[in-house]
Amino acid sequence: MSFRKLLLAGACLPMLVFAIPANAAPESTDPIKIVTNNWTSQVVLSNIIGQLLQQQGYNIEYKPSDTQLQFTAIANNDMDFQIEVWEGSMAESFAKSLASGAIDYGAHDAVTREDWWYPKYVKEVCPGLPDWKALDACAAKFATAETGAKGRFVGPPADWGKHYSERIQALNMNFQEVPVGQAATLWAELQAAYDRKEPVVLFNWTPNFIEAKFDGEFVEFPKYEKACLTDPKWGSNPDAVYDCGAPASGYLKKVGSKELAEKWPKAAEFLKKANFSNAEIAKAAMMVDVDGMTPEDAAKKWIADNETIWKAWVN
Ligand code: TMO
Repeated sequence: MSFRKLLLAGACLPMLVFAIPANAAPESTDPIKIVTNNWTSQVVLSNIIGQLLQQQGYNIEYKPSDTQLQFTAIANNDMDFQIEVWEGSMAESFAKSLASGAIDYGAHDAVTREDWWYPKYVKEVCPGLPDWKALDACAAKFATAETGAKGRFVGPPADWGKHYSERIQALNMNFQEVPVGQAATLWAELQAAYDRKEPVVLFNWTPNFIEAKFDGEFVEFPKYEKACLTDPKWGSNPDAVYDCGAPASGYLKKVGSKELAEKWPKAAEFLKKANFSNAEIAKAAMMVDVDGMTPEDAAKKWIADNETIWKAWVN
């Protein structure tokens, strides 16, 4: 072997040592418990990360959990991570969990918003939208048998932690929240109103599949500041918190247990790097809610289509 070749071989040696095959033995064969929640993109992303971890040799389990209670479970090391922590609905529970042992595994590129939303044609019946005062002036148009003289706001399932009844009270609005039990009911209410061009205002968020299917926009409430959630004196109502909208450019983060980092450090590094954009999250929801795929198959398809993205997360 020439000296030059020897040098080359020597230079390549570190790469050989550090190139870990995809099916290398995991640090621990105990299952990593991935928390699943009750909206579509979260379930698809959980499956993407779960399948990618399996490819790396890890055992995984999916654990459905309440959106607020999951934070206690993760802080207690009973569950290992949740892939979509939305600022608008989870900031308070997330902050509490970090204070009691959970770990912030970093933010996605995605910028999020969760708030009251209406299809565009509603603007014709309520001039002045998207301002919330214009919506409130128009409340009678949203009245139903259930809400009497008040307008109906089709609200999210209780565990999404939105405090909308409190907001309605704090802003002294002529609305009543009627919460749904599950996301599918939100879309059914929207579709039913949309087909008849009837006024409807409901909870929605972005990124979501809805924006690709329906033209609409968010109601603009008093601009969010942290103090709105904690300081009654903040905002138009001096005696109440929640007299503001949700963040219009919220974060999307990942939360995990301390045990994840201790027991499966390479998986923890992988989770820190995992990162989805608005377009990818909307697409994840669309594959299931529009195209009718299962979350498992949607995850498989995403992995097959986006090798360049996820390869960068795997070391
Ligand atoms: C937590 N969510 C995205 C359903 O608003």
